[in-house]
Amino acid sequence: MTSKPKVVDVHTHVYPPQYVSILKSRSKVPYVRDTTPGQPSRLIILPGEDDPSSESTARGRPIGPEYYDINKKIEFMDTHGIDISVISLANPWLDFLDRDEAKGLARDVNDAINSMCDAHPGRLFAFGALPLSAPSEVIVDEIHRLPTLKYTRGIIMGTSGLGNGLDDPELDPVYQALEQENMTIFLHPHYGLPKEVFGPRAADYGHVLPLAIGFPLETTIAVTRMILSGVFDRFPKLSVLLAHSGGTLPFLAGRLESCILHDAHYSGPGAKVESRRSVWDILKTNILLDAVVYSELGVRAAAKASGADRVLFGTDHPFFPPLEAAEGEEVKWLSVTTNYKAIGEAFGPEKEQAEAVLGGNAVRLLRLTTD
Ligand code: 5CU
Repeated sequence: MTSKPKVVDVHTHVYPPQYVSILKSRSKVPYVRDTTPGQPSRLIILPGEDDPSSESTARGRPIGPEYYDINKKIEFMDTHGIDISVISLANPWLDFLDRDEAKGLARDVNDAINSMCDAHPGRLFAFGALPLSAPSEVIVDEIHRLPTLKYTRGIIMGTSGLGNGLDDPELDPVYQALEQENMTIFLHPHYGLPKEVFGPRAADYGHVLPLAIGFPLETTIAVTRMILSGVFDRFPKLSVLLAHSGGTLPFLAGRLESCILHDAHYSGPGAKVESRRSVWDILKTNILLDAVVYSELGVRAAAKASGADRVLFGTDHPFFPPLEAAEGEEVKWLSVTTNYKAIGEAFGPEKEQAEAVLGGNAVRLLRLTTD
């Protein structure tokens, strides 16, 4: 008898209780704030999100137990037919902490998330977090500790790296350790674009510009800098899962490769770069793309760029909840059903490819078994 194919969510976040306590103790972004009596606390995390002159929805988002109670994650999974979730700390991770705090909290958070997985064997795996403000030996030590955590298969990180972006050569020991330990990087945006690009009325549009445009472009720029600086030439086995289907990378890969081929720095006589792997090769060898893109067109572009065997279903839970569900009501989330529908439509009669994107790829690529 063949078993039912698994559905795996690789893009799903949690804030462990000790992280929430830190957010509650702070008065600068990121923080959790009780603003209106009788209303849920608000989670203020994005840069500039607490601008007092803005009355729009751009001022944070309500935070309830779905952000920190792992039982809520399991309920959400059951409601949406998800067998396994690969949980990760949500942004801004440990980026805002000083070096000593980051070192201690990385261990605590990674242990706490691993324990959440242990409490639901077979349902949860994890991406850990790195203490990126600590010295690189501390970061590398934490990476070498991750394989001792039974459910951890990689790490989530933002685009700032050690402070100078992901093309910083100082990150090489970190990339080397991740490659050695076979830990996938889940590259996720947080910082967006400089606010000036969105103009003086940006706050009138709620969160739409930073989330729909700023986030994907941030990821696109970060991974492009990794490609241009030769990270994937130096670490050819490095595996990087890009949030939101790689931002605009699948669409722009051809232009990127063409610009490289027409730039004397990389190509032609006198080029400063001796050899390099093509963008297409990197997309098909090193890059995994989540399918959190909400359209058939986006899923098709992702599958064309990296291969349908490298695209992985995700939800972005607990972000993007339905706006009108009554408290405690178990409804299906539009953000999730849209992504299911996009995968179904992208592959049509190619049911095996759809099943692979929904779960088989994640099980294989992230080794989601505990035997
Ligand atoms: O709604 C948001 O701000 C976010 C966020 O901050 N991080 C994320 O993963 N999704 C949505």
